[in-house]
Amino acid sequence: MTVLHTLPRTQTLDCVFDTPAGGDRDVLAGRNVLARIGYGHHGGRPTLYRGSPRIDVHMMTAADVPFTEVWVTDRPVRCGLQDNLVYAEDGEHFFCAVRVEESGVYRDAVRTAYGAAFRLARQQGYTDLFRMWNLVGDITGANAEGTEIYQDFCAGRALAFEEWSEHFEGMPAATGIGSLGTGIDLYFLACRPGRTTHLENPRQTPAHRYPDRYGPLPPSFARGTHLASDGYGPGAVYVSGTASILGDDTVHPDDIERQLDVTLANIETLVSEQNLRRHAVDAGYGLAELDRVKVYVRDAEHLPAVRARCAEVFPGGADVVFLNVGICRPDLLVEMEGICR
Ligand code: 3EB
Repeated sequence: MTVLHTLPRTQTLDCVFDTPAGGDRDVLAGRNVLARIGYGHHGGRPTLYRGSPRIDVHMMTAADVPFTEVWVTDRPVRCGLQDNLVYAEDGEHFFCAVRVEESGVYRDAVRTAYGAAFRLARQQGYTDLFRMWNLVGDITGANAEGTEIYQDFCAGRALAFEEWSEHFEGMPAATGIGSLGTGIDLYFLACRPGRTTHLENPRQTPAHRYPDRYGPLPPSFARGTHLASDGYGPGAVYVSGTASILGDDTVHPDDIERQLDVTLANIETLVSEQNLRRHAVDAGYGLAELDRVKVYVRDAEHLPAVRARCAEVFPGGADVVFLNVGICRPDLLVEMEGICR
């Protein structure tokens, strides 16, 4: 007689924030690593480590405890490395990271980096992007031509999206944030066709329609992306970097508490049942369901206030990390992202 032992499979893709003290967390046990992103005290070129892509990003000041963002899957992983690009795929999900070295002007290098990554994703059949991160050194500084580096970056990214728009299903959730390093590190996740719905927020102008006072070519991202279940786990909403912006205006430029109010209200509206229903997604979340939260704080002096507010809003068990880095508009003091599941 044959006995079939069915392991409880709760989900096929998960994200964990692993700290040195935490060791290998339970959720990692017996699962495969799709990618590791080391948030620490130095950057580096993308590499392969124990059969998975790894990148290190300089996002931590001396006092901070580094952590590794680990993407895990139940499926077998295949990976590759070409120059400054690493990737992995599990048959359902695709991860890619590219490092753009420091440059006087970034536009063409960013366009080329995204172009190479999109080509690879498409070749392998992963045409639906669902989450991107862009970590930009000296984000509000000026490039060699006097253009703000974030705007220079946005122009290159917009050109790549334009070039590849017929092959990809819209613009996904993203983060564009400062790093303490040089150059630009970008990484993203994509999946097989048919699972993504990109979300906008009725309180905010879609970023790709920002007026040109914020830069010659607009930022290419949605406020969030819903990823439907792959048949095993639940769906999820990936919440983009969210700040104190109403319409296209920064509000409360000098007031951290009020920027926190607006940021949290923006996320609450984005993930609400009402907003998801507007996008034909049958789900809904509250702030207490946000996990894998990254909170970017421009000024170290605001960290205590931001930590205190996050302790009230997010449950004790949630992964919440604080990063003291630059934000893409000089008047933004705080930005937050996470995943609802
Ligand atoms: C904003 O709402 C704030 O350039 O990828 C948030 C999320 C922001 C993503 C990006 C920028 C990006 O415009 C900044």
